Amino acid sequence: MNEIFSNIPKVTYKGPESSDPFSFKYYDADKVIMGKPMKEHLKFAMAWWHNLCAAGTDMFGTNTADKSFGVVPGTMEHAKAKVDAGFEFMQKLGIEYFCFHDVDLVPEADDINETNRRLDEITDYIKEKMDATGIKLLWGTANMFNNPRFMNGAGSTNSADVYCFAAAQVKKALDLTVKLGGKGYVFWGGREGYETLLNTDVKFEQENIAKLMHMAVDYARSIGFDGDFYIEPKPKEPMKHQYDFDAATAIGFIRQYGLDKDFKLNIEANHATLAGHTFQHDLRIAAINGMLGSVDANQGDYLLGWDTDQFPSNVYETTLAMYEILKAGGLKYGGFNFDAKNRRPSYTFEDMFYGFILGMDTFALGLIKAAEIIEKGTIDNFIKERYSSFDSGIGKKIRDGETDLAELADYAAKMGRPELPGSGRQEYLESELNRIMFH
Ligand code: XUL
Ligand code: CO
Repeated sequence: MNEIFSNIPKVTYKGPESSDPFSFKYYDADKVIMGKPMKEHLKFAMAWWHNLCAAGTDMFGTNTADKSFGVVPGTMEHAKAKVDAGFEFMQKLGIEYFCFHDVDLVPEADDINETNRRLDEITDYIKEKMDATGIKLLWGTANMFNNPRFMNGAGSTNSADVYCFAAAQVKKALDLTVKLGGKGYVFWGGREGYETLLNTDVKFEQENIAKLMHMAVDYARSIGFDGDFYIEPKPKEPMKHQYDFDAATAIGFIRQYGLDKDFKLNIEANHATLAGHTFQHDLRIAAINGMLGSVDANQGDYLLGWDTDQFPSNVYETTLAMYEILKAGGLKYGGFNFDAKNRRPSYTFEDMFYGFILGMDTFALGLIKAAEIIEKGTIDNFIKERYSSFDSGIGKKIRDGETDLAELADYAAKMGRPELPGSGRQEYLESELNRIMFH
């Protein structure tokens, strides 16, 4: 087989002093951080859709990149060329995982039986490559947002026939995820939301989404899937309002419909910021609810109101993200899926590699800095001390649930007036963070 990225060497760690653009400056796969090699902390994954399918088309213009890989697009030969390109790409970067939607893998046929046959054929080929290289599947999913049939949603559609079609896609995507040994299955509700309440029964739609998820869990467990399901929250785009608005909303949904034994969250940085939160915020909310499953690693543009899916470059953000993830004990079956694409004018093969080198280095630096924050302990100790009035006396009784409103009122009456609660010291803590970032 011919090399596709023939002008690009294997990318290795050369350190920050190196000016070799095809080297990692910070991602040193075997370097041990807090007892584990970087590559175990950072299970990076390639998103099939952005890296091998998307070629720069936007609302105002067509492709700028050539991702034909020398074959006519829309054919099974092209589907195979994408497999070849994807595995060569991952091997050159030392990426050990990938993620896919059903329709990223093969051109969709008019009839689902033919689409499924194509999916069987391509996954046989992918499996051979996986066996030969040791590359693994992080998670699979079904694309239930592109095709016109899903204009009113998939689980939330008004059409029972479309609902059945969505169910068929989920069933097949689960079969493929199990066939390829994946430990994750994602539901991103791209069209699960509404444009106007004038035509929408929200309760009916949410119940139907939950029913689809329950059927997916039952089926998946029956075919031996022992991994985690993930909801990937996003507040809007393509719909005006999406039901999985943010981590807190998705957790409420998961609990409301009894899905909490099987579901966790896949937190995407750019989705969190679109919801008006920081990436760190949604990671924290997921983590404290025991639902931090996996991460879609990207970043948005704060000046724009849509999902730009950029490769992460902001080390403050990845540091605070890795701080949350380390404190949560890591991701069990999850990893860091680069749901990210090159900017439209970055259209060459070299740019595909630069995007991943940037993203991997940015997360590696974040990991190094987050470990320093934890090892130094300034921030954690400050937080612990900040709540220390609950360590003893009346505070401890509150924490232990050994008091009542009347006793607290008596306590307050005897006190007359509390002292101010102590400075939050935000500016000091931000200086401490800078000291760690730039020493
Ligand atoms: C869209 C998005 C999706 C999901 C998988 O914003 O993030 O690509 O990650 O369907
Ligand atoms: Co995503």
